[in-house]
Amino acid sequence: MKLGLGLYRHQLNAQHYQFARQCGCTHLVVHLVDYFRSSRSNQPGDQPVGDDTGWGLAGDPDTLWSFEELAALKRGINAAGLELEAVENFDPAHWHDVLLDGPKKAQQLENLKTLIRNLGRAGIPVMGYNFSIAGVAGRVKGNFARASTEAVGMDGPFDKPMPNGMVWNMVYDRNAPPGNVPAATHDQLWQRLKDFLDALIPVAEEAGITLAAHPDDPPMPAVRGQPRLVYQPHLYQKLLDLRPSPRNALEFCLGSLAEMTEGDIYDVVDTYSRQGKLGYVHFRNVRGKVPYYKETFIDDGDIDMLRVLRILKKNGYNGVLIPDHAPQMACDAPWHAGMAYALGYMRAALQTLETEQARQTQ
Ligand SMILES: [Mn+2]
Repeated sequence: MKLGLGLYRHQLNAQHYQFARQCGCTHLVVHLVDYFRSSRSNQPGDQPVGDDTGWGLAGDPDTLWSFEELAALKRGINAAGLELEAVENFDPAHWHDVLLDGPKKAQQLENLKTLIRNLGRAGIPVMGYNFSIAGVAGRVKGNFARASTEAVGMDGPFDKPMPNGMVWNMVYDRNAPPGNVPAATHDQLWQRLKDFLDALIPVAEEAGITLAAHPDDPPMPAVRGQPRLVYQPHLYQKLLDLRPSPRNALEFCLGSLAEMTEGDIYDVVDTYSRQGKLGYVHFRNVRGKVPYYKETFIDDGDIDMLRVLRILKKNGYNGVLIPDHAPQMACDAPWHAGMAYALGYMRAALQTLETEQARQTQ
């Protein structure tokens, strides 16, 4: 297994590449959507949390991530001694009507195909996505983690309707008419996913790109009155079976999976890693279940992380693990300290597994 770090768009620079290597990482997962450009509540030294106005403005609908831009990004990362494993999340500006089944859907599916081909040409093997209408919404911040450390969690359901012009917790149309986005049904949402997979999987197969689906964060049946897709562990299987392909895979988020009200996290890890369906792993720990869970330090939640790693190893998982989110530590660089702490723990755990195996094969 390989150690990786997820970087937000404003962190895609030499200093952060060096920081990743200092923490023992060999791989990066990058966000190209800027969640910090215009949100009134997202701060660049933290994970995006947002309030009911979301994460600010989506990107430029007419400018797709080009081959040149992706290739240059990869060159810079490789020059720093790292591999670029994945891009995480499409820009709502590029696929809002794919999620909402709106009038621009056909054109936007073509745009997503272009993006997948660009990734393939640039040699970036995985595209992580979160097929969600409301996106990451409904979480709150508080001093939830050990020693009163600021972390995020959920403090009950979030049902405030989602205004027109918003999807995936970002604003794609500032001039949308007043009113709220009509609620879809779960069946409609699954049909939209099927349309997306039917359009994109053949292109991904040709381009050599793995599409990796994140489960719902938070994993509630509905958020902001909109249905969710993968809010229980068995729904991941439904997603895989909807369009069977080696390129239809999972952005396997341990935190979100552990927050679900059904299933045993170790069985879930075993079930999906045994099928070889993990694109990459969000290695995060939590305490509790929706709608009242809290994110914790990596060593301090409900999940026995070493037990998870042993299951992944037994099933031959050879991909990348990234810390996902971490609590904000009390210092001048809370995000960096949180990541360095999680990565140090992960590196020690991976080295322990290697030592165990070396002993067994002696
Ligand atoms: Mn995650």
